[in-house]
Amino acid sequence: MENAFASTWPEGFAADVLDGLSRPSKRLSCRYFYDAEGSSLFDEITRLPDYYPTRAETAILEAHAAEILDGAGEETTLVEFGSGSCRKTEILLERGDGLAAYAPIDICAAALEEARARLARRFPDLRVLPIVADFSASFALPREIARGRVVGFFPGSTIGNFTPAEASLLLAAIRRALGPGGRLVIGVDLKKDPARLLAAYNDPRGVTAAFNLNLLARINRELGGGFDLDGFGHQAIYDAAEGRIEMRLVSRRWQQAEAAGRAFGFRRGEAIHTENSYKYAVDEFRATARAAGWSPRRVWTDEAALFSVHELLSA
Ligand code: AVJ
Repeated sequence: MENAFASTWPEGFAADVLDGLSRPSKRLSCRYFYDAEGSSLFDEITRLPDYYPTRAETAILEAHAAEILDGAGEETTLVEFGSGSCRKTEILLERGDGLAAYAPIDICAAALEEARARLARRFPDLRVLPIVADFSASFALPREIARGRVVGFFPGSTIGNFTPAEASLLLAAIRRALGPGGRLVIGVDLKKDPARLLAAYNDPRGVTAAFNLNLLARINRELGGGFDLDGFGHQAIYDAAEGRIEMRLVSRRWQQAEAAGRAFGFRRGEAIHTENSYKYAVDEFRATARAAGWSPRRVWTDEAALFSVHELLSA
């Protein structure tokens, strides 16, 4: 299943590309990374030796699944925000016997259907209630789910794509959607040695570069774009003051390229900003969650303190 940002809204994509490339500081949204090609490149990233987040989070979930779900009984629905490949959810579902239902939220109906079919085979007793929605917009849970107990699951450090202010707004919206007594289990990448961070976003095999460049390839495929992919290079830097990895595509020379019916010029060395990936110390994330009205409870980390899984409660 694809990232929750996944979408193929053609009008939205074209409008966002035109807007982003018309700015003095050019930018493209990371939500457009995840078409079929981009999702498969991201899958490849999660298996790279230097890309630690997926392995670290999986290890945390495997070590603590029972604890993480304790108290989640037969009235509980597990609601997932942006379900990735669903592999992490399966770790929880394996230990979460007695859950009333699993409700994955995704913007892509086809991905949801695929997940539903796969989970139906693996967990025949589990009710799966897919919800087609953009959880970064406003949304409400179906009545029958909201009535019972709800545990939200938001893995993968997707929250890191939002600025802390946006993250706080999104966490508040999730809190309202889960309702009183709601609980959220959320995966957040930790601050660490910048060299380690940089290695995770600059792999020697160039998979991350291909993932980044796929944005331009996608514009070529879907919006009749004329980007020469060899004319742009992948860049990932760590901005310690902001606490974020920034990815960019940097023009190797002066060039012009067409996108969505308009021509854009690029100076040599000019960058298109494509992604922020914020990193949080445990206490920083707890403060962000508090600002959104949550009460932070337990936190789990892996042995090397690379990644964190937080439990948040809604009073
Ligand atoms: C899916 C947003 C968590 O920020 O690490 C991986 C995406 N970008 N390599 C991340 C990503 C470059 C990833 N998230």
